[in-house]
Amino acid sequence: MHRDAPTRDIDETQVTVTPPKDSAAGVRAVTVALERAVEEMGVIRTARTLARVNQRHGFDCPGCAWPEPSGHRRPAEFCENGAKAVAEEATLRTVTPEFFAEHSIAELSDKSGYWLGQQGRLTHPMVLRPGATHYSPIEWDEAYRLIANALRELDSPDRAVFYTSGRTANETAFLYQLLVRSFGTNNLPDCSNMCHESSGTALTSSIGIGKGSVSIDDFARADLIIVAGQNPGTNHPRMLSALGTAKDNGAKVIAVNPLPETGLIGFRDPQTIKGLTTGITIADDFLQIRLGGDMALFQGLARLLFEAEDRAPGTVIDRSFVDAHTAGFAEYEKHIRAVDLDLVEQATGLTREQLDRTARLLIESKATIVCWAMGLTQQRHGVATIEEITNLLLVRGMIGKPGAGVCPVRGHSNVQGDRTMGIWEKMPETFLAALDSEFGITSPREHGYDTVAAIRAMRDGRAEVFFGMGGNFVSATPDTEVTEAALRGCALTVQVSTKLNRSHVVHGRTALILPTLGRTDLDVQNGAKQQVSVEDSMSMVHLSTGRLSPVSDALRSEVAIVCELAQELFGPDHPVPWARLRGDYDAIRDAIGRVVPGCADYNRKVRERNGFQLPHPPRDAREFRTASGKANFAVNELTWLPVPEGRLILQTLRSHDQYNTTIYGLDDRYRGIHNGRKVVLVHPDDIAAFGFTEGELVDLVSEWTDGSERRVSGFRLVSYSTPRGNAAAYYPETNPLVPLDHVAERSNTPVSKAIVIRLERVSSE
Ligand SMILES: Nc1nc2c(c(=O)[nH]1)N[C@H]1C(S)=C(S)[C@@H](COP(=O)(O)OP(=O)(O)OC[C@H]3O[C@@H](n4cnc5c(=O)[nH]c(N)nc54)[C@H](O)[C@@H]3O)O[C@H]1N2
Ligand SMILES: Nc1nc2c(c(=O)[nH]1)N[C@H]1C(S)=C(S)[C@@H](COP(=O)(O)OP(=O)(O)OC[C@H]3O[C@@H](n4cnc5c(=O)[nH]c(N)nc54)[C@H](O)[C@@H]3O)O[C@H]1N2
Ligand SMILES: [Mo]
Repeated sequence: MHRDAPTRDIDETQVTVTPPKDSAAGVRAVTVALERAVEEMGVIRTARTLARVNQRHGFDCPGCAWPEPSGHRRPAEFCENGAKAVAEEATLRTVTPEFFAEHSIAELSDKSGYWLGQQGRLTHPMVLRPGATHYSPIEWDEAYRLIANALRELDSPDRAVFYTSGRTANETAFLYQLLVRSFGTNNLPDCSNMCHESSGTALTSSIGIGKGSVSIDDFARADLIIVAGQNPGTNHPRMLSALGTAKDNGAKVIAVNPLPETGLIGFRDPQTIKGLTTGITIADDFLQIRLGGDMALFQGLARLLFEAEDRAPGTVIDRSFVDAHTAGFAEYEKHIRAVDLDLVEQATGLTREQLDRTARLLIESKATIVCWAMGLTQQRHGVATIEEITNLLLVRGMIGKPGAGVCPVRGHSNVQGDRTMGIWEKMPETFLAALDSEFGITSPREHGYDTVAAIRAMRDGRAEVFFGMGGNFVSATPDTEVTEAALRGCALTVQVSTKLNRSHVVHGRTALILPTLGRTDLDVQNGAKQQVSVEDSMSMVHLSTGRLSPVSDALRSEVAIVCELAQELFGPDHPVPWARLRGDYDAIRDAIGRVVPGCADYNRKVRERNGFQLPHPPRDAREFRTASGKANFAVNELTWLPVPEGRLILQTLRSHDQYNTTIYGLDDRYRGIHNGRKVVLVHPDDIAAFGFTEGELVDLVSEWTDGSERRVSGFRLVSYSTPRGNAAAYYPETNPLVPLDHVAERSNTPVSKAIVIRLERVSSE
C-alpha cells in the first residue's frame, strides 16, 4: 500500500513508446483498476466502495455519463476508469492546513496538475489574503462573509461569474442557479459550453430538444451503430459492453475516427468470463477520417442515399416519415444532390469504395444509431456537422423508433442533469417564470456569459469575482496564458473543490478554497442521511447515495455551502427558505418537482427501481417542438479543413490515465505511451517530410488568423497511425495553443480538435 502522495513530479525525459494495444479492457484493466484503488484507499475501503458503484442503492459512478443497464446489473457495474475516478475521490491521502503552511503558492504553481491532484483530498477551508504567499485556514462563517461582502460591493451582479463543472448533482445545481439568479445575474457558464454545447444547439434546432433520442435498450435492437469522434475504450468503457450486446444481436458497428482507437477495434469484456478470455472486434469497419471531415462524410453519404433511391424508388427514403414529420426536405435534397463526391473524398481522406460500403449499410439497416462526442462537437463547424447526422437519420425515418436515433455521449456524470436544473446562461422564459413563481424572486432575463464570454469579461475588467462550483476552470479552458491573466485580474476567486488543482494556485487578489463532499461521501444534514440525484446521457434520473466517512469533519456538502452562502448574502428575510432546503434534500426535490419540466412528483419517481426517464417528445411520440412544429432539415455549405502547406492540424485529446484535467497516472496504455505526457502523435511520412526523426523534441507553434502565435515547448515526436496532415496531443498541456476566439459557429465551443500548428526544433537542443 502506498498511501503517501508522490513527492516527485513528472519527468518527461522518461517517456517510453511501445506499439499500441490491439484490444481494450480484459484482465489487465481489472488489475490496474484494483491496484490503483488499493493504493489510494486501502483494501477495506476499496472493497466497500467498488461494490457500490452504479448499484441500485449505491452511488452513481463519478466517471462518465454512460447509463446503467435497465435490467440485470452485474456485481461489478464499473470499469477500469470508473474505478480510477472513484479511487481518486475516495483516497485517504489528504491536503491539510499543514500542507499549505509548508508549500507556498509560488512553489505550488511550478507543480504539474498531476502532482497537485495526487496530493489528496482537501480537508479545510483555506484563504489566500491579498499579498500573502501561503494559503491559511479560515472558518466557514468568515469565508461566507468574505464572499458576500465582495459580491455586495460589485456595481452590478453581472460583474460576477458562477462556473459549474458536471459532477455537481441535481440538488446542488438547482439551488446554485437559484442563488445566482436571486443575486441577479445569468452568468452561469459551465463545462458543457466546452463539451456538448454544439450537440445541444444542433439538436434543438433540428428536433426541438437538445438531448439524445435513444435509450440503453435501443442498443440491443439496432442494426447499425456509427461511433464518430469518440474514444469509448478510454472515456466510456461501459459503452463497449452495450456495443458488444448489440453485436451479439447482429448489429454492425462503424468507427469514424482519425485514430484506430483500441477499444473500438478490439475489446475484451471484463464483466463476463467469456469476454475476459476471448476478445471481440467491435468495429466491423473503420473509417480513418481526416480531422474535421465528418460534415463532408455525412453529406456524401446522404448523396449516395439519394442516388440509391433513384435506382430503386421507394426503397431508401422514408417518405411517409419525411412527409408527416419534417420540414425543409426539398431544399435539403436539392443541396445534397449537388454535393461533389470528389470533394468528399478529399475532405474525408476516404475512398469512394468506403463511402459506398457505408451507404449500403445505412440502406440495409432498419434501425440506425449515430453516437458522437468531442471529435465532432469541438470543431468550428461542429453544430452543422451534427445537423448533418440528424438530416441523414431523418431521411431514413430513424428518430422516434426502437433501435434508432441520435446519441450524443455526454462526458461528466451529471453534466446533462445540471442543464436540466437550470445551469445555463440562457435558460428559457418558461423555466425562469416557474422559478420566480415558486420562490417569489425576480430572475434576470438578460442572457449571461458562457465560458468563453466569461473569460473575455474577466480579461477586459468587466467581471471581477469568479466562483467555481467544482471543475478546474484555469486548466480546462482555452488560451491558458490569456485565461490565467484574466483570473489573476479578479478581486476574488472562490473554488468549491474536492482536490487541489491549478485553479487554486492561479488566483484573484483574494482566493478561497472551500472543500466539499464528493459523490462517494456520506452526507448527513440535521442528523439524517441525505441522497442526491443525477441524470445520465439518456435522460434517466436516479438517486445516488454516498457512504464513505469523509476524510475530514470540516468538509461541507455542496448543498450546505450554497445555502449557507445564500443566508449570509441575502439575510434572514429572503423569500427562499434556505435553511430548510439545506437540512432536508427532499424539500429541494419537492421544489424541483414544481419548477423543472418533466420532474413532477420528483421525490417519488427518483426512488423507483431504476429511477425515471425524462420526457423526450421526438423519442416518445415523434413530436418535434421546433418553430415549424416539425423536425427541420438543415442546409449547410460543405465545410472542411484543408491542411495549409507545411502545417499540421492538431487535435487535443485524453490519455487513458486522466479524467479531464485530473491526471491519474502517466500511462496511455492502449496507445503505447508510458511515463509521460508531452508527446505529439504524427504520421511517419509527415515526420520525415518535415525533416524530423521520431523521438525528437519539438515545439508546437499554433498560428491564428490575426497573425498571433502560441507555443508549447518540448514535445516528443511519436510516429502514429493518423491521416497525413493531422496530429494529436494531450489536453490540458496543449490548451495554451487554442486561441480564445477559435470557437465553433453558433455554440461558441472552443475548437480543441482543430488547431493549425507548425513544428519547430526545440531551440535549446
Ligand atoms: N476516463 C475518462 N473518462 C472520461 C473523461 C476523461 O477524461 N477520462 N472525460 C469525460 C468527458 S467530460 C467527456 S466530454 C468525454 C470525452 O470523450 P471523447 O470525446 O471520447 O474524448 P476525447 O479524448 O476528446 O476523444 C475524442 C475522440 O474523437 C476523435 N476525433 C478527434 N477529432 C475528430 C474528427 O474531426 N472527426 C472524428 N470522426 N473523430 C475525431 C479522436 O481521435 C478521439 O478518439 O469523456 C468523459 N469520460
Ligand atoms: N484542449 C481541450 N480542452 C478541453 C477539452 C478538450 O478535449 N481539449 N475538453 C473540454 C471538456 S469536454 C470539458 S467537460 C472540460 C472539463 O472541465 P472541468 O469540468 O472544469 O474540469 P475537470 O478536470 O473535470 O475538474 C476537475 C476538478 O473538479 C473538482 N471536483 C471533482 N469532483 C468534485 C465534486 O464532486 N464536487 C466539487 N465541487 N468539485 C469536484 C476537483 O477539485 C478536480 O480538480 O474541459 C474542456 N477543455
Ligand atoms: Mo466534457
